[in-house]
Order: sequence, then C-alpha cells, then structure tokens
Amino acid sequence: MEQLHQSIIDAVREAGAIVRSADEDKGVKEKSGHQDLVTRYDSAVQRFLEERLLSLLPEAGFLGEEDAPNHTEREWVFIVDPIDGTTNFIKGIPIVGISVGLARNGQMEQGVVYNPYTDDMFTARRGHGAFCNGKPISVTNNPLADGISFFGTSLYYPELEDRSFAIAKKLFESSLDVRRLGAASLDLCYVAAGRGECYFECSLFPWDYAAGSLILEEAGGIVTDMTGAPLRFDHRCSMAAANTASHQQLLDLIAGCGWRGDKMGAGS
Ligand code: LIP
Repeated sequence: MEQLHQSIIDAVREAGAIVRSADEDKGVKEKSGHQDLVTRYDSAVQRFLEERLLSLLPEAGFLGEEDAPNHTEREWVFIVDPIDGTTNFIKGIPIVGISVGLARNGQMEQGVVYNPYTDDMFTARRGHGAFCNGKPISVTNNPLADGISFFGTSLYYPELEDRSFAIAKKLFESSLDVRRLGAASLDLCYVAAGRGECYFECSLFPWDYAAGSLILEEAGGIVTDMTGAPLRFDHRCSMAAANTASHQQLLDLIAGCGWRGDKMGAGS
C-alpha cells in the first residue's frame, strides 16, 4: 500500500503540471447554474487521473466530479476532484486543490491533496499520520477564540445562504477571524496543518472532502457532518471539521443557529 500511495502522489503531481500549463482559454462552461462552473482543464485532469489511477489499481471504481460514477459499488473506489476551487482557477486565484481519496468499503484509506501553485502536497494513509511535503503535520490545540475559522458558502444551494452566513457571523464573533478559501479540500488541509482551527460548509460533494477529511483525521482533528454524525462518501453531506479543542464548540454554535440537518446537504 505504501508503494501505491507514492504512485498516487506522483500521479497527482503530474496532474498539477496540467493545471499550471493552463492558458487564458479555459473553455469555461456552466453546469447546474451560473455559479457552478467547469473548464476544459477540469475534464482533462480528471481523464488523466482516471486513466493513471485505474492503471495502478484496476479493480477499483472511480467517482469523479466531472463524469458519471464508474463501478462505485466495488471494494476500492477512487473519489476525485480534479480541480477543487474551479472558480479560483478561472479567476487566477492560486488556491486550488487536486484531490484524490481512496476508499475501501466506504472508509477512506488514503488521501492526497495538491496545490500546484504553492507546491503544497498534503498526504495521509489511515493509521500512518498526515504530512505536507513529507513533513508531519498536526492540528493546533487552540480554542475557537484563538483560532481562524474557515467556511464555505455552498453557493450552488441558495436555500442555504442565510444559514451559511448566520453561522459564519457567529464564528466571526467567536474566533480571531474567518476565511473563505473556495476549495474545501484545502480548507480541511489547512486545519490539519494548524493554519486554522475549524471549517464548516452546509453542503459538499464527496469529492470535495474525501481526501481532506482523512488528512485532517490523521493530523489529530475531528470531522463530522454539521449534526455531529459521521461523514458519508456516497452522497452530499454537510461539514463540521475542527481540532479537538474546538469541534464541540463548533457543533454547539451551528446548532444554536438552528441547523437540524436540512435535507439539502446535511448527512442526516
Ligand atoms: C468547491 C468547493 C467549495 C464550495 C464550492 C465548490 P469545486 O468545489 O471546494 O468549498 O464552496 O461551492 O463546491 O466545485 O470548485 O470543485
């Protein structure tokens, strides 16, 4: 498994070269709506990764953001976001995560998240710790009051807007400050690396968080949906991730804003 892990890392790094090679004509198209965008590079990176990863583990299935699921009933499944932070990529904001998770029977076993602009390679294998560019990383033990809180706006779901910003405002009042990176995989890895203390988002897809959730857990963090239930990797889910000192406070703050696991997005 260690050799497979290194081969996955190598494939993700090569995918990063495709992202860095992008020219001005990104071939931007709308998916579900005006704010849900995809480029020809999302598709190209996913095609590259699907071919390479399935050559490494032919018996695996593949679940990627930009195409229909491929044998996701299998024991091993790659869960991939080829360019997490697509809108950042389109705008030239260098906060982009190439995210590859490998699940076994629905449990994450390996995670790799790479930002090709900063050359930050976040990695984890279950039970073996979390790393950034090969150096061990771990969450802080700061309480929220001493922390940076990351959040996402679930902008594909306007019905979640008021709740998202109500929770973000409460976090702003309870933390040092808030940040909205635009790439869930990096939000999770930044908490794992101690660059912040918590992250929430009302609705994400499994490819947004599959790899980053394992990296954060292996860095000593806690990752659940916004009701405190375990994450799911077979459908959309809300996200409440934090270091151990802040996770319960985050859940209490979310519950105080009336979140009861809305059908649109939460795991429960
Ligand atoms: C993005 C997530 C982000 C979320 C956006 C979008 P994409 O993923 O990483 O956290 O707020 O709505 O889902 O679409 O760029 O791969």
